[in-house]
Amino acid sequence: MSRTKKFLFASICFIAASGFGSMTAAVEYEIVVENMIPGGAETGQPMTPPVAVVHGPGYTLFAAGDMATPGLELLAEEGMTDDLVMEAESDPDVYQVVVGDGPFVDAVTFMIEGNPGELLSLVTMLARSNDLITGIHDITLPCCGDSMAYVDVDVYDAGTEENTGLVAHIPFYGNTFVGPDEENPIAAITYYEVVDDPDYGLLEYEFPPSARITVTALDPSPAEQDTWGTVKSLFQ
Ligand SMILES: [Ca+2]
Ligand SMILES: [Ca+2]
Repeated sequence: MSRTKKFLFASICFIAASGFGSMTAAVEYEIVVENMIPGGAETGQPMTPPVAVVHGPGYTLFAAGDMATPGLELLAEEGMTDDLVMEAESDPDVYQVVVGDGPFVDAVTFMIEGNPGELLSLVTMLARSNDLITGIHDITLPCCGDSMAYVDVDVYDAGTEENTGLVAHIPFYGNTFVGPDEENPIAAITYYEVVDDPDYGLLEYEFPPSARITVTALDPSPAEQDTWGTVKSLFQ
């Protein structure tokens, strides 16, 4: 077989695999995470780089009532993503993990790939806190062209560090890997306070507002539509 023919053969196999394999991605999704907590960088809650996971029903990123995994604990207390990403990537029911930019006080946009019907979970830390997170979990990816917005998503206490509200325990102020542990299940929270901000003293937060997360399935590119038109015509 000549070199050219081998390459052509490989290309055809790849198209077939990406079209019909259940684990391969067919649709691009735009994810927008908007930080709706007032105050900006001055008195608000910067959000750390969000971790987005495309998965099946056997995987859970977080859920109220569960204990946080070690990877989620590190994200919730320090905003660090590496361990959570490794945990997710080692799970057989996880198809893709993407980390967005951050920290941000306005909004961040990034792309993921998945298939309609697969599940999406996303988590980010509120950086001016002991162990607060926000995000969505186990939402079903929409079909091509559809968009879904999740408004005022819940804020959760990850249950791994006591809510002292002390600057000395909060990574936003440069104080990492400090703060008394707690061992509680993840629970929705509606109020948090920083008690000794050097400029403002007491900073109070009521949730909502929290974050708005929009998931949009992009239409396939014209090239992909052509491919599908060709494939469909084979079966007519
Ligand atoms: Ca806590
Ligand atoms: Ca801490």
